[in-house]
Amino acid sequence: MAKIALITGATAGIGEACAHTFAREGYNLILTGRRMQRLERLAGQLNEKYNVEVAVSCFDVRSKAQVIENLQGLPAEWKQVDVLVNNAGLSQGLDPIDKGSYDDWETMIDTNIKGLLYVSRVVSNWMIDNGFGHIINLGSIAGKEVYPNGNVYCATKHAVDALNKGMRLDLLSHGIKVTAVHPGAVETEFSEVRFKGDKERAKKVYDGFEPLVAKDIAETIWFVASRPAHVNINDLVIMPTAQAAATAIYRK
Ligand code: NDP
Ligand code: 8X3
Repeated sequence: MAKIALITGATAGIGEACAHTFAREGYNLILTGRRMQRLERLAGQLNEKYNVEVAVSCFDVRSKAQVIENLQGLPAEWKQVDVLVNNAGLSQGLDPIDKGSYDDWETMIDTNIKGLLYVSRVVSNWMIDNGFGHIINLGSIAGKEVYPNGNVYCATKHAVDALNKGMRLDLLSHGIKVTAVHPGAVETEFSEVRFKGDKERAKKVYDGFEPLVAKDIAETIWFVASRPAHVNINDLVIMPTAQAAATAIYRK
């Protein structure tokens, strides 16, 4: 029987790239996100190209009720999840703490921390019942260091770092693997979302150097997921060659 990967935030960027990589490797997929059309289009493409089965589930990870209803509503055979990629996440704004938007703060905290927790709560129980599973959390270098005006986004990714360690401890006796992958600058829709559709400002983030692309992270996640059963990678930081820290980017 084919293995199953559940990827949150599969409508764009790293999540979408992970969907392609895991489908190429023969996994059946559960893909989630808020944009149903994108989910359906991607599911069709992957099914046609790789002949894998794809279930789509459209919900907002910020809503505990939506997460529980949609995930628990999946047929029993789809709950045999081998790999959960906790990828859905975002940044909103880049403002100093005295000027930050309350709404932006709540959106980041609700998505990156609470959303990840809601999904993990449901899926970790399936994994415990199944007796196998691997949870891969998308952290960030923003979870390893703090940069000016990154305040709340960095705090949410520090929380992911802590939750990753906590999950690893709590799920140890169940044989469930837990890994965090922490990327530096990856050119996706991330900066456009952070700057609320300002494409020009978003593009400047990647000016003068070669950033990572979503596929670089997807291939890394696949490497992590495909280690032998007795091997777990706890924590992995990956940056462009031109980046040494969040604010140390060598631009030509
Ligand atoms: P994108 O903006 O390209 O993709 C983000 C994905 O998250 C989309 O599929 C989006 O789907 C989903 N998402 C966002 N909010 C919600 C929500 N409330 N409910 C459900 N899904 C949601 O960004 P990336 O691919 O770059 O980001 C993926 C992850 O990687 C994030 O956790 C991000 O913090 C992390 N990361 C990104 C880095 C980068 O430089 N790009 C670096 C380090 C970490 P939809 O809008 O359809 O709901
Ligand atoms: C995304 C990378 O440096 O914009 O998590 O925080 S950064």
